[in-house]
Amino acid sequence: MVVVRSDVVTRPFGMTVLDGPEYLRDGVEDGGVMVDGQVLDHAKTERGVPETMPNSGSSRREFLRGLGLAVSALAIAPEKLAVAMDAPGRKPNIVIILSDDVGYGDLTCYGGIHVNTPHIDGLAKSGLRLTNAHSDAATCTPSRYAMLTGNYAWRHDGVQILPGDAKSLIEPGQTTIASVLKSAGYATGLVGKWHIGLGDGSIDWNGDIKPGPCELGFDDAFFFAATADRVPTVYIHDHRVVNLDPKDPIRVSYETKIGTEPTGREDPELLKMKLSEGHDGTIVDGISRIGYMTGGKSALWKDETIAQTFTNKACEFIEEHKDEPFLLYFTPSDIHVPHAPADQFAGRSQCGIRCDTITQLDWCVGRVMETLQNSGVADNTLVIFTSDNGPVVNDGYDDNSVELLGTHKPAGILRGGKYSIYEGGTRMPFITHWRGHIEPGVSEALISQVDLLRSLASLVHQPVPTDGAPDSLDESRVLLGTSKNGREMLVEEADVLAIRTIRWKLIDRSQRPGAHPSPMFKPKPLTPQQEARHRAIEQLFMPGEIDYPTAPLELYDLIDDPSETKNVAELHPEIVERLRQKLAELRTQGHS
Ligand code: NG6
Ligand code: CA
Repeated sequence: MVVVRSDVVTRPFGMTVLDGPEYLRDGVEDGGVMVDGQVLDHAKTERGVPETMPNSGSSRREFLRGLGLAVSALAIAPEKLAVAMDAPGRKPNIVIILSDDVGYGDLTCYGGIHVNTPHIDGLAKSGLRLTNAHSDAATCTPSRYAMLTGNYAWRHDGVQILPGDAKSLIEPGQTTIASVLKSAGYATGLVGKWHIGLGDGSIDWNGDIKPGPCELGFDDAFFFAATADRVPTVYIHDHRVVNLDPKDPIRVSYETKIGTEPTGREDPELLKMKLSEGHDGTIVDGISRIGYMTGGKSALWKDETIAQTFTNKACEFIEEHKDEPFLLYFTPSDIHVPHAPADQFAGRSQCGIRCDTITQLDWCVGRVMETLQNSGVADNTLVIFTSDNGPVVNDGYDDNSVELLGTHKPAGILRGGKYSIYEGGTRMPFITHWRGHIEPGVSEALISQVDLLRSLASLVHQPVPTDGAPDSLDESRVLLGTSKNGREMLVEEADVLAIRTIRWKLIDRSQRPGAHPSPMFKPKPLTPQQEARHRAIEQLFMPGEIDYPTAPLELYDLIDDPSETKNVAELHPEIVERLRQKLAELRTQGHS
């Protein structure tokens, strides 16, 4: 049985039933639900839930787990929270763990049944698990740009998946989470994947690489430029490639082959991981990448040790800065392709190598938490765990992940995944943890990752420059669990735009990302390749009955139909019109 207080839980999905993970239950295993002191059985709950969700094939239990509606009464008084935060010298440390391509259903605490994520589940168990938190976009670059700057990426031209040699999308001087916290006296560190561009248009990989994270508010940055499947496959510390031998300079091209190194296209017999799409450039360590590079042999990373290398750096940063307030923006490469886990994780999970990398990611989170504890700062650190975009299983390499996926559902009951405008693309796992300050529980408040900037600024009482973070709202109370009311609406992008409220989601295929507010703008249709990608992911996660859109406008009722199976635009023309206008208005006014 689960105890639910209706005064604590809001009902975006129309019901307050919960049957979440073990730790959220009250220990009575009768399958009933208690709402406001009354025991109901499932059939009698407010709307009821079908035994099997449409298209998903998941059981009611999985469905409920996926929704993750659970709550416990607030035990920490808000006054206590305010006192702790205002106490002199007690600014909280902030650790943002931004994972890569982890889906809403990829963690046990979000209902994943064939994955093993004890450390992340532990964060959720003693922290706040948000069930309606969104990234700005269904791909990495725009999502990360938006989170770091508090600025919707779709407002700007060219904020789309970047090659590894692309120029910095964020201008030096532009407000970022790091610049705001630095102004508040924080030591600021980046460890992990960057992928928001570097330099001013032409990078000399053998000299100082800037502007980059250090020009955008980070005191210390240990990172790679783009993704693990893109060249250059080297680490950068602040402005310099790590371990580079000047006698073996690096050159990079995304246009033509350079150097004599083998490529996936010409020398497939040298591959230890076959490619399935793209990824036919330079082979590094048996894996061919997107783009070409030559030189830099002593600096090349080993894919199997990326997780450990980044985690060691993250832990070192914590240890070095434990005596001052710090921001650690830790962006592991897992679970992005290529899936190349360390030996200790390879073959250990129940759903293939992609799931092995989930276990590896979980281990990284565990190490960070352990280091916070051992450094004596665990009780004064707000940890936020989330992901940059929805899940994908085959993202260009043939690594058997699709075949071994079994019944694991990377996006839970949500439709779509990475690249998709449906909920699977942008609804993210999102956990906040701050022992003694955040009451364990679950929140259904609607928030966007774009809100982190103002929320964190507010938490540390640091003003945001007037021209900064135009789309970020202060949702600090939601992050701390002292409010359950988040945003009224937010916008998301995946080649097209969607606007959603707590109940409704309008996908407007005539709205494409970019700075083109002109009414003369004529969007190009998606390419057949883009369409094919979207459908392949949707089909894998929800085989069968998907109704593919032909209409330019789709409206979904997320309370009645969380899996977005029925386009109800024709039934609610007034809601379509209201949301269309709101989206156009948000676009023209240039801020939220
Ligand atoms: C795509 C790549 C994919 C991945 C993605 C970026 C191909 C066929 N696909 O273009 O493998 O790298 O870009 O992922 O090349 S993201 O998470 O960084 O957005
Ligand atoms: Ca990603």
